[in-house]
Amino acid sequence: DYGLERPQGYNVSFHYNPHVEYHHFGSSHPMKPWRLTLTKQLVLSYGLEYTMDLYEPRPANFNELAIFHDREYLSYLSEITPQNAKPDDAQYIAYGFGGDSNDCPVFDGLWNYVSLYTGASMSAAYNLLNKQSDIAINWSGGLHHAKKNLASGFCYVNDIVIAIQLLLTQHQRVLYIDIDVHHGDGVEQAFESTDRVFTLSFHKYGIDRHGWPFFPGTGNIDEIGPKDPANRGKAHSLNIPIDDGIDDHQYKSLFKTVTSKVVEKYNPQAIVLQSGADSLGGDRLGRFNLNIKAHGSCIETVKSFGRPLILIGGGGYTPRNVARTWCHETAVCVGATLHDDLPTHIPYLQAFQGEENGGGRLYPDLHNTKRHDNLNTDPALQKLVERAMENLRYMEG
Ligand code: ZL4
Ligand code: CA
Ligand code: ZN
Repeated sequence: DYGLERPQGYNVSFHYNPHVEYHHFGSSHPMKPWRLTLTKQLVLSYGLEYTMDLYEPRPANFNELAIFHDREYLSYLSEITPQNAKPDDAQYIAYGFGGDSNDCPVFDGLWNYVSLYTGASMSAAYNLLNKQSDIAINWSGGLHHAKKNLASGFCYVNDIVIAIQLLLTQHQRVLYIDIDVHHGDGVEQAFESTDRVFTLSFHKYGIDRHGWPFFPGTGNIDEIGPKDPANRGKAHSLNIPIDDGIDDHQYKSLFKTVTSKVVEKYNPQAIVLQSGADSLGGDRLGRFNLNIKAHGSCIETVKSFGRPLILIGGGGYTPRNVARTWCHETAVCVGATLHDDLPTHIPYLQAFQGEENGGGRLYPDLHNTKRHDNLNTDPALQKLVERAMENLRYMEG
């Protein structure tokens, strides 16, 4: 008995193939698939596996990845290895592996890695389509920057686009929501010419003091999709650009106000939520100042809309806090309340111990790791909400 209380009766499924953990982008690369090991260990230590259906999905195959990606790109991706890679090769550069960017390295097992996380997102989508679950979770997915023939920002295959494509076989309108600190540009671009998918991303937007834009440099408030009125995708994207250091109260209110309005106006038949954990305070790449429960409140808000939901991972570069957040959000989905004291019988407990690592607690105060002053004033956020509401008026029906 773990003392889990579950007042709400949602059917939740958890889609995870453990082989994904064993891939390495390179020793100092910020993307660390072993954060998924930590996440799974926390989920198990709280006994959450007894509250959900667990699936170990097969990897996606070439034809499934070709639902979105170009076959030539996929052939290249399936064949490239650290041994045969030629960094001067025109294709290598054209497909996003080259330049001075080490964002998308070629590592051992790359094809296996992309097939595993995409297989899990597909499995989640099929579970919603079969009505096996109300909420389907894949923490290994959420690679929102990948384009149909381009690797970008740690993302090689866009599992989100493929999962949404599957949902579109049965659902007329799918809403995509993205709370990763980066703009969900790949998903937005993939569906820019259709009104059957509405994309909504909250992200850091702006130029730093050296003149560099925060990656990927897109997603300002005026970017609402194609300008051509004949294009069905017109006004079916909404971007919420945010400055450094936004706090819990501001983010929760911004998220709830904007998202509720989008759901009311668009009335989606299914929702896909990318829950990148790099929007937390103290993230290695992020700039926001959110605590775990504030991040999780976004999942609660979306759950309350009562639509079939896929919940996927994404960024998150301080692994112990990624694991805490996604464990908490798994609990939110099943309707469980977790103790702040971490169970003592867990592997890797030391990753969470010591005052600088969160003191053995599930909900340490991440404001203590504050590195970014809050540059968001309440009046500026109020203005942003007004602009967002204005953008929504351009959407028909
Ligand atoms: C690293 O230390 O802003 C990659 C990337 C590799 C190892 C050693 C190589 C050192 C930070 C980032 C050179 C690294 C040069 N290593 C990286 C414009 C950039 C060109 C590449 O959460 N350099 C590019 C991508 C972003 C840029 C963010 C977020 C994904 C997601 C969904 C993707 N790219 C500048 C950076 C390091 C590295 C250290 C890095 N890359 C930080 N931000 C970026 O939205 C999963
Ligand atoms: Ca985002
Ligand atoms: Zn990110």
